[in-house]
Amino acid sequence: MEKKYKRTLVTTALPYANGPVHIGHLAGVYVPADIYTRYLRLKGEDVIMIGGSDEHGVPITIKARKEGVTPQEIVDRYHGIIKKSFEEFGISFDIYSRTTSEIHRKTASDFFRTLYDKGVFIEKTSEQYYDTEAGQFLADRYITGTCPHCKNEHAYGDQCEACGTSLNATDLINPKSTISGSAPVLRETKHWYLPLDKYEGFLREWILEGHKEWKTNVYGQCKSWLDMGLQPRAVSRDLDWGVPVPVDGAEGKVLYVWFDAPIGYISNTKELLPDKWKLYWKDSETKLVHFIGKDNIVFHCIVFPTMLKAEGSYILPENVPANEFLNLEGDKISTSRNWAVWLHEYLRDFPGKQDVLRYVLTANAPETKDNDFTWRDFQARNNNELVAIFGNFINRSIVLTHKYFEGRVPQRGELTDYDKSVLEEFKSIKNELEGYLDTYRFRDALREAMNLARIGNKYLADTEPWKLAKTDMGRVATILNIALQVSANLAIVFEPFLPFSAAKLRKLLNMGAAEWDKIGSIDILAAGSVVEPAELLFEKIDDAPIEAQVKKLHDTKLENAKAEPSVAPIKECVGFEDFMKLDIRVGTVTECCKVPKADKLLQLKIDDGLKGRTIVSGIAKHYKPEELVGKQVCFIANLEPRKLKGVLSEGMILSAEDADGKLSVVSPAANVTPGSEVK
Ligand code: B3M
Ligand code: ZN
Repeated sequence: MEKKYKRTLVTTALPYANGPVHIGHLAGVYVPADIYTRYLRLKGEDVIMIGGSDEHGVPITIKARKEGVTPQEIVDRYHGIIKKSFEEFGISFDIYSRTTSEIHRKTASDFFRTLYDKGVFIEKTSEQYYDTEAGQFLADRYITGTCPHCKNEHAYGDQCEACGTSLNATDLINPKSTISGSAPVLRETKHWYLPLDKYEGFLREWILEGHKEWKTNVYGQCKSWLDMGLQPRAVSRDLDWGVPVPVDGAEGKVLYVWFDAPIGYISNTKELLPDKWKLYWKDSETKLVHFIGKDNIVFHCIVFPTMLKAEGSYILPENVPANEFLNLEGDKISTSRNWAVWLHEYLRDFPGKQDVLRYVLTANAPETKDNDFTWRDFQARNNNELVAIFGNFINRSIVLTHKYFEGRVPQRGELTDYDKSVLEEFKSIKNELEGYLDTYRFRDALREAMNLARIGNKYLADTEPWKLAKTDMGRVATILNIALQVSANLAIVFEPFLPFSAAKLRKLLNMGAAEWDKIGSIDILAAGSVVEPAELLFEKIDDAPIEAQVKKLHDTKLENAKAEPSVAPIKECVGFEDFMKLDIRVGTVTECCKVPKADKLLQLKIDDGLKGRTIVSGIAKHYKPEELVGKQVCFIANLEPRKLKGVLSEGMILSAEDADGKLSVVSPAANVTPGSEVK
């Protein structure tokens, strides 16, 4: 249980201003943070939500160099685009600022200086690549060369994209500077390190003992970092873009972007509340919550808290509800491969449909595991949930009110037992919603909100007031009164999730500001008060625009395939003797079934000409079990047996994999006797 606080400080990860934002950003960080903040505001709590662009770091300088402009021009451009996208999606920041602001430069600089004066840092000299022609040290990304593992000639100093290995720049064979093209030389340089290792005891106690309630993905990542043991981390870089290191003799050095960026939360709060910011950052009655994606966990749970602790006058986060990743149509979202739904493009293609995306991204939020966004799911959720349930219920309630009561809320009469049982169901909604929202379970909360719309929709379908109009207007009045009160409840309940639609609904019902405490009441709308003529809250989305989006992604795939060599690089040479160690055989599949609880695995029985064997193979996504029975396959017969999902696998089926990851099992061109050797 979290303790009770007087106020809440919500921070959201600062996106790098080197590209626009996409649905992954929205789903992972900004929509959940906005839901949480709007919820607290509705309850009348003291809460502020801080955001901004992260405008330092090497990738921004690389992009600027490529385009022949200054880094400042790059961040000015994208800060504007990002800020606008967030505004348009109703992300209700109290401030959205940037780390190139003057106030940030000073705040970050002072923060460093305080730690420096306290003697927190370790100073260390190491050798780093230096470009003598350009006269500067080179960040790892500015160096290319040959990968020592796969011999790819275009590996970067931090990683080889062909084989995925992470590298040190000094591992590269024939390193080259991407700035001048010359071969860099090693030169000594001094940097400041934050000794995370010295704070390990504090971090273990604070996180592992003190915050067992953190999400399991967050807690688990922290635990594994701590169990691996922490190392001092350099907090300065040789670079000409960033906050200068405020120490004599540090010319040409700036703060590492991950040192200054989280301080951006503090700077932006200062900019928002010059006189009151300390209340939010230094008073133990403030609850600090960081909304981030999973790739930022170590910085927000380990590095930044260590900085705050070392400084000594700041509070620490109470929670860091990090999300997993959102994939797009089965593939990882990627800026460089243009595999994304960009927010500014979505708004161009689906104007006015911000809430639909907010809804889908929350209903399918990657809260506990990676999730997939598909356009078909987007369409289905819009048509079957928002339109068919929520929208339909509201529309019917309002249309019938106009038809039978001249657009005024009718007086309610005696409630029937059925009415009472329905109202009983909806009494618990407020508690349940709060339970979920207080613990950052936004998709559960949304399901609960939607449940209320379902209750309303079913109530009208069951009571069929349109059939009673000729015989019992009193009953019709009661039914519509209840339906309108439930509608008013929906206008409150959906405010955090779908702020545009909730506002529209409140306007239709003439109900003024939403008040959280009224949830559960059936006296929100006074009898006789005016309801505006019906207007649709949501519209059906046809196949055509969905197909257009799918096609666009398909085209992107084709383009990427053209641009990239789709053939994997050839591995290192092996001797003939090594090859001969593998015993490859042909066998006939006699039985095949799925492995329970493993969506990728098939279990095959193979006639190997001997006593037969079982092999488990990761091809379930590519073959139905019955397709394989009777087929001949090649398999490695002398691979050490191992258990997969509880089944002992005696060998490995060979299959070919193309660039898209499609698998096809390898069979002999003509049937041969089971057990035949492949050489
Ligand atoms: N800009 C990384 C990212 O966008 C980084 C977050 C900073 S939060 C202080 O993933
Ligand atoms: Zn490689």
